[in-house]
Amino acid sequence: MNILLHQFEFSHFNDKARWALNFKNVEHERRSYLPGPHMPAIKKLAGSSQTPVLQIGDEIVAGSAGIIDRLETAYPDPALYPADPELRAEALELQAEFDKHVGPATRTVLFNELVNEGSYLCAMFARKASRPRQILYRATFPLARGLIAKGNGTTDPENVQRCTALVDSTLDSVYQRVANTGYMVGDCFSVADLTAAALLAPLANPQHPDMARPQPVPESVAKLLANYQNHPTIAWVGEMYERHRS
Ligand SMILES: N[C@@H](CCC(=O)N[C@@H](CS)C(=O)NCC(=O)O)C(=O)O
Repeated sequence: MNILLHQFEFSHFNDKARWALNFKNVEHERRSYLPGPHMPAIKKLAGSSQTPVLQIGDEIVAGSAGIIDRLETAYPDPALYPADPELRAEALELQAEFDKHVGPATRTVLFNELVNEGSYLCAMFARKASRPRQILYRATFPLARGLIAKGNGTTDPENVQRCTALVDSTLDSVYQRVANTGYMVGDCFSVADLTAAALLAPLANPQHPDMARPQPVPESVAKLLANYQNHPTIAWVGEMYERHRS
């Protein structure tokens, strides 16, 4: 069966899907799209323009949670869902909460700086594109900048403030949650840890080839990341990547 992940480079929701595929040793290919120009192709494929989208033969599965659920059914071992029904429900609830609120908030906080760093932003997402596509992407960025800012919630300063506060409180609550066992739910790695670590990863810069940022990082972004660097949850994110992200 041919399995193809339609993805953006780096993107944290996409890394949820990549992580699940790698964790379960699922052989697959990846097709990277440039944010913006991706729209017609992904819409045609999945009905909405959001990535990630997993194609399994003719079957289309859209969204990171749906992809993980599909993989859990097809490849139950190693499991990402806790065996205990109560813990499983808790892990899935945490995933839903992070997908709905924390993932978008992390993105807003980071994009609030990235939209002012066109060359860096384009280099991140187009790193695997051909040279002519990279040049074209960078050249058209000023036209797309407004849409990118709006799409990532950075045009409304109050929203940026709300997202910053949510990220801060999430970092504290994750730290409290993992204090006993090192994991979000129960005492082993689950979809809850994968989700929390992947969706906070843009603030942690884990050293995995799929997520390690191009260097050097612009000063404005480095300054933002420095605010988070010493939070113990950021160290926990790095640890989850090191221990469980193959
Ligand atoms: N809830 C979705 C969120 C996916 C999402 O926000 N994807 C972003 C990239 S991080 C995207 O594709 N944005 C472009 C668009 O919506 O057209 C999931 O879990 O997969």
